[in-house]
Amino acid sequence: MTTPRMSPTTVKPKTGAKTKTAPKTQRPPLWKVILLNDDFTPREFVVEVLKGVFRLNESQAYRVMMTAHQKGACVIAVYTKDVAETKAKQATDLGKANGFPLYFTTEKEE
Ligand code: TYC
Repeated sequence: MTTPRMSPTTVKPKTGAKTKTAPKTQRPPLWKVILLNDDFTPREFVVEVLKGVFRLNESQAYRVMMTAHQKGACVIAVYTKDVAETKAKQATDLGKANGFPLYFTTEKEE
């Protein structure tokens, strides 16, 4: 028996420092859903919509509602564009269906 031998190869030495390549994945941009104040929608109705559509608990919903009430607007949460637009429309439609001018809008997060 003879020992098998590798055929001779040329080994190329690596030159230069390793450079980091940019990651190939990018996070999707996020969109804010913003609650706007109005003078007509009852506070309790706003709280119920925030709990139902945005899954906020009672105290989170109350704080968001009061911030919009006192400052004019409040960011509720951030989502991908599609989810943000769908939730803003669902929530605005709930107000409309109950005769209230409750309004939710979206804005790209920079
Ligand atoms: N300002 C309303 C009122 O006094 C309550 C309210 C709060 C409405 C927040 C909308 O986004 C809102 N009844």
